[in-house]
Amino acid sequence: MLERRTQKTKPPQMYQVVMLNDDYTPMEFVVVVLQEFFNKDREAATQIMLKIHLDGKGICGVYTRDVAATKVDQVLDAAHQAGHPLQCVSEPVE
Ligand code: TYC
Repeated sequence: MLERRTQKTKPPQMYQVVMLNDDYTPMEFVVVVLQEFFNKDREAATQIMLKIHLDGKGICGVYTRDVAATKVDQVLDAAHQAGHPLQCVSEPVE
């Protein structure tokens, strides 16, 4: 019976994409990146950017491993192309 079947699949390990502060990347660039790659509206993007600026780092979103890795690549590519030292990493949640 469907409702008595043992659950065989566990939910995937999730990864948070953490963005790091630096002294050179413009605030506006970070806000645009958060809107473009993390689907934040301007208000939420600005709040996350300011949190990173003040605390040194902040969580941009939580995703499965491959999606998180893609987000990190997109951010690093965009930052490199624009000549900014913006860094971000993906790390397992918990
Ligand atoms: N600290 C940067 C500045 O004052 C802004 C900044 C915010 C940079 C967040 C990176 O992840 C970052 N221009």
